[in-house]
Amino acid sequence: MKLTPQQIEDFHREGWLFLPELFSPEEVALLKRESEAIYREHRPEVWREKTGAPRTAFAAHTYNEAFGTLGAHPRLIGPVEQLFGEQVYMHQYKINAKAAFTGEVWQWHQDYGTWKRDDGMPEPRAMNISVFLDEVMPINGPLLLVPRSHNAGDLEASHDVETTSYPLWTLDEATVSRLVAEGGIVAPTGKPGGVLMFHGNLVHGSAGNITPYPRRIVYLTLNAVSNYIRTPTRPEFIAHRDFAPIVPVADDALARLAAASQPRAAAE
Ligand SMILES: O=C(O)CCC(=O)C(=O)O
Repeated sequence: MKLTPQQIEDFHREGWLFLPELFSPEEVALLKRESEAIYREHRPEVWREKTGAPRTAFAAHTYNEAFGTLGAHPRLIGPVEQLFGEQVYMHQYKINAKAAFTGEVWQWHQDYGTWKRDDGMPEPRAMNISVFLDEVMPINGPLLLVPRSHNAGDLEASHDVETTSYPLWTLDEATVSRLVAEGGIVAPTGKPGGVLMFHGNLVHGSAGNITPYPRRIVYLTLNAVSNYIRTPTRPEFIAHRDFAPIVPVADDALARLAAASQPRAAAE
């Protein structure tokens, strides 16, 4: 899949782009079922909120066929390769739960802040491209983005290891206030299957979810192959060391998998 010249221009200006319903209800239904099974597992890749609710499941593309297929999907790999002008590999992969009632905050941060400091990534030539598994609404903890903040470069940050179960290099209130005064805040919302991509330096965060509606989003962090990480400190399942370029699957690969693995009741 290729972005249009207008979409590329919008991305460079605003630092983010939303592509509504890029994946079908059948493709998303398979991923939702698989995510529920993964969250029930007790394995080091599944991190939990302080309440015990799932927060995120790392590296699911390495141990789950459906998420592996999504991790090489041309609808996700194509646009990012187009923007970077070279092949990409998977730096990180996670399924964030933002569980109903208990999903916690993600503090204000830039992704590249963590990739640089913790993983030794040379340049902000990696980005998150994410797939909504649930409907993302204004009320269930959507991502909050500060448009155009990617132009601020790599900002000073401090390592927050206390607010949530996941350590993050976070921004202070004065910095966020200054950037919001310039760019405002947007909260892209949409139906399951929507895809959101954003620049590695775009300032973002999300509030807790106190609603009965879960808000699962899968994030592929795709890094330009030439920008491979030099000094990783985090475990392999968080910051991958396989720098081989992703070979995309066929566009209908996930749909075929979904058709072949209908739940019994639906198939009959
Ligand atoms: O899923 C969320 O709400 C935030 C995730 C995030 O900011 C990140 O992975 O960098």
